[in-house]
Amino acid sequence: MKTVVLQMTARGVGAIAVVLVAGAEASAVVGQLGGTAKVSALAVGGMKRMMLVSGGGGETLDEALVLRVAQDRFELHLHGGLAVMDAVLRALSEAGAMVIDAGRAAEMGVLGNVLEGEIAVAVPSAVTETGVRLLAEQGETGLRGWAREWIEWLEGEGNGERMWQFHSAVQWLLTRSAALDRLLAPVRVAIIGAPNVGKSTLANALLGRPVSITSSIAGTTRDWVDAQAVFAARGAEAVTVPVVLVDTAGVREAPEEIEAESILRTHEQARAADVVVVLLDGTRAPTSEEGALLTGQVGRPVVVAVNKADRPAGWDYRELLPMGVAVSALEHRGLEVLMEAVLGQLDLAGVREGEPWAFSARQRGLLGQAAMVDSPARAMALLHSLTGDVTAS
Ligand SMILES: Nc1nc2c(ncn2[C@@H]2O[C@H](COP(=O)(O)OP(=O)(O)OP(=O)(O)O)[C@@H](O)[C@H]2O)c(=O)[nH]1
Ligand SMILES: [Mg+2]
Repeated sequence: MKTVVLQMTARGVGAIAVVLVAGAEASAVVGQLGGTAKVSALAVGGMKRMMLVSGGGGETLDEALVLRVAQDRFELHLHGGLAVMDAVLRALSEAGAMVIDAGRAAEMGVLGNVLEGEIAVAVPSAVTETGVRLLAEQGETGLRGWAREWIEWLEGEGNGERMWQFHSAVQWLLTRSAALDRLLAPVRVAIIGAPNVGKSTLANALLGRPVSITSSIAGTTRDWVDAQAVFAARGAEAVTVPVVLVDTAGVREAPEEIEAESILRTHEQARAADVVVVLLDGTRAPTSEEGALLTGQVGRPVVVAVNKADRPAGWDYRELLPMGVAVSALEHRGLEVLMEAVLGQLDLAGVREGEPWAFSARQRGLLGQAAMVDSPARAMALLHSLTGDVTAS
């Protein structure tokens, strides 16, 4: 295999940027930048600070940490500037290596075993700690552990007669994986409710920064606004999930023309959301339009929150709406419980350590097949392919 170069960190400015150089000639290629003698003397697992210079011109590129991950694999930890990265990639390519992208690298098995490769490719798109941690676990426990256990089970005598057990475990894994995918791509959460209930105040409180204008005048928000947030649940293990939070215009009946347009757009946002927070005002009883929002009109998973809990209650919501979450957007009360309720709707209130997650299309394709095969031998072959430990025949 030709020696390849892969940029491991996202393109952009940062404290460091990491480049992987892998292939039979990796040592020679890196040697052209860092000095042949120094690089070849580096033991596996060893790391050394080196001044990298371009092979041809002897132009100084960067002072970098060079880590020998394996006999034929090096990581260059560079200063994270765009110009530095470009210059180093150019020098490596002049030294005879081929620059490839992450998808190609996983396919070529450059990142090690195919599963490890997929983990390396997926990790940069995980926006929160929970996503990163769980992905990292897939190569040991997680998906690999799950596959190992089922391979053992499939080898067991008589289990060919009980393949339904295996099939339902696969189905469960596929369903759970779809929920866990939310750790990678942000979830859309829309806050809807009548004018003046405190939607914008709540959005700002959840974001931890003002994004929407709030006022005591009903109809302040005329169009939806969205912003990135992180929702956290503090179960046995803290879960953090990336969220796009959408603040919307208040919904009421018989509005004037402009408002009617705003309300239409609010309903569009509600339909596009993964979870809708229906916000009520605890200081006054819900109107019939608000009642409609509570009774399934939204058509999306709903969490009901009752705001202004810092004020005397104007109706008996704790009794009438036992599933409602009491919050005070103004005083930042009840926000954790609300976030947990939202994550609960997404099946993400808790994430077990090392739980299996099929996070790539390839993995899910193999599991889809495994869910239908009747032969234990065939099922085992698919599981071996899944982990990349042995390829399916
Ligand atoms: N006491 C109290 N007042 C609140 C709370 N949350 C919001 N308010 C007040 O309620 C009023 C309306 O708040 P907004 O956040 O603008 O309400 P909204 O739902 O976005 O309103 P529209 O955009 O007009 O639909 C403001 O005067 C807020 O200060 C709360 O938790 N407690
Ligand atoms: Mg508003």
